[in-house]
Amino acid sequence: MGYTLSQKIIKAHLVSGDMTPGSEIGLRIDQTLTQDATGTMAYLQLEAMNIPRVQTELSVAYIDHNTLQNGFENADDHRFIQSVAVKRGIRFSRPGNGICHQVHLERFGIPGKTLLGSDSHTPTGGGIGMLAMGAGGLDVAVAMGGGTYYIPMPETVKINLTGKLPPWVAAKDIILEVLRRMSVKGGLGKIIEYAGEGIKTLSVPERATITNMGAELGATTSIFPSDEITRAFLKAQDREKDFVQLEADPDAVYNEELTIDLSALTPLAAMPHMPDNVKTVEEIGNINIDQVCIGSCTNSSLFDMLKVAAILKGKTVAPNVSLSIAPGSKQVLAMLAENGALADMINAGARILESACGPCIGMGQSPNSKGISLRTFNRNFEGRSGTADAGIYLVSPETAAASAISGVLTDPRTLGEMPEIKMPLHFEINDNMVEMPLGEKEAENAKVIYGPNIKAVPLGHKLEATIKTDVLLKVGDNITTDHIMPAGSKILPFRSNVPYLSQFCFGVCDKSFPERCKKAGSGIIVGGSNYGQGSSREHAALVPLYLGIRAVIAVSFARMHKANLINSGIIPLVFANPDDYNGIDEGDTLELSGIDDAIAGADKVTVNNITKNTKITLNAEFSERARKILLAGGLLNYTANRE
Ligand code: MIC
Ligand code: SF4
Repeated sequence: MGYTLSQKIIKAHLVSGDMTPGSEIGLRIDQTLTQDATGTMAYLQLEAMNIPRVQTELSVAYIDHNTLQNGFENADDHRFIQSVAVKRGIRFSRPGNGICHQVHLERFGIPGKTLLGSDSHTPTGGGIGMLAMGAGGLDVAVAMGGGTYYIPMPETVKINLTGKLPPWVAAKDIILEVLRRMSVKGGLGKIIEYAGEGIKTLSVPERATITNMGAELGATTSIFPSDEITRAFLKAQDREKDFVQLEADPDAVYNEELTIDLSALTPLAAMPHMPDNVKTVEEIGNINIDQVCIGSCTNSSLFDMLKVAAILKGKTVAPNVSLSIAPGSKQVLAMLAENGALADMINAGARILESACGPCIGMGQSPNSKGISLRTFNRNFEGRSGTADAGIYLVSPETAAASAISGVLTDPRTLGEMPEIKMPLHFEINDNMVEMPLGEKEAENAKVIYGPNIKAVPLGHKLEATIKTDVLLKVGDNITTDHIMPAGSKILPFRSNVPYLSQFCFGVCDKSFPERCKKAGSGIIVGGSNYGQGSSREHAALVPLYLGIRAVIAVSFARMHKANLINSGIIPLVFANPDDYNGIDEGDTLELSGIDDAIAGADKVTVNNITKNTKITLNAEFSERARKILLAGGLLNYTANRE
């Protein structure tokens, strides 16, 4: 029996475990990336673990999220990250150089390598055949130190693409169709592999749009084969030497298969407030809009930007619309400037933003009250834009640009003939905004610069025999990390200050939660299915830890968040019978007696609901390693105890 593409890369990087779906495997990590919003914590942890030099083939620290400098905090954090990077052997991508995933794809990604990034959209690298995964900052810090990265061995799903996209239908519409079919939890525990004749019609930036937004399926990662199209892209980036041809064996066996006929697709949109709430643009109709934002790691390539410029050329943005455009990298922005496309955008009335995440993470451009915003981004979770009652629709660059001109949601197929976009055979290469690390000798004397906003990383404690505490919050299905620990321009500057962040925890669901935690001193959260979906941010675990949360009991967990909970020492437990979710209410007192013994070796735990006088069985299925980490009160304690 042959191997799938991801299985081949896993096999080549396997440090421990066997490749049976669901069982824990340990992987060697070749490359890492961090961004600034998760990077401060990752580097604080790297420093706490006393790692003098990184051990990976390549590690890059990007600055792309916290780029509004409204006070000293973000600038201080950037200097902190820069000082750690140059000292510890990490390349530093300076602010202005672009969004981590876009730049990494252009300049650093290599087919067949493993990439671990402290950002959930790291799977963008799957567009050139990398096994690229998102993880919490601590896991990335461990990987930088040469440590193994552990995941449950995923199942493999093959998505067969047939046919060719019709004019005006884009790669974004393909991934929206996958989301429509599979849902935001459909990818849990799976790797999505794209195959079929249709992939030959998709360029690398289009493939990267699809693997990027595979994060919204909850998938471990997504991947395309590395073929002649990959070679041409790498060659145009002066990196043909990095090319290796990679594909699945012809007799590879997949756990699931799905076919999408590209020629049957039409422009799609994900409606508020979930990326899988997908309808055709035609079905939604010409609704009024207030804002259009083009960019983000999903749709900010040169290819996307040239399409947008061609649509805007000679037109004016509708008076009721504010259009912002953030090209994904310095390379993209410089090339747009040189070929005149940037002038077409500016003349049409676009507000050009720096090459960064920007509005995608609420760093500016929050819509008006009850505003309708069309965005080429990947997430439309409630409140993420910074305006609580705004409605965000996720669309392709074509749909976004067409709508910006008309002032209403517009099917781009109504624009007539599609302009032909010619991609350059050679990109403009200038890595002057990537600072190289210091040599080992010079690095010894280099100082790490800490700003006053940087506070200690909270630590868990050794697990006790009994946890008796109240349910301080009960939430429903598909709770995102944006619910647990919101982002946005007002909160993100405090990513290295957990005590300050804690006052915003679960602010979207229940503003009184942090106060209740403080009063109670400890507590438990009860959640529905897919708890913790979305971002890799470990703050969604560290902040609840700081607030005294000891365990989360849910119907199911998203992969990265579950790992972050374990790393921080919060116990993620699963209802053995999902209906028991209805048997616990907020305010109930729960007792987990003998929890230490159960975590040490049992697969089930019984919780006594003292308020209701009932008993409920919970699954405590963890790897041996995870059990030890939970007993020690988190990964940092576990690592320190082992030394
Ligand atoms: C996001 O898109 O939510 C982020 C901001 O990039 C996060 C990382 C973070 O919270 O800093 C992600 O996707 O992992
Ligand atoms: Fe940045 Fe948005 Fe991409 Fe997250 S999803 S990395 S915030 S552009």
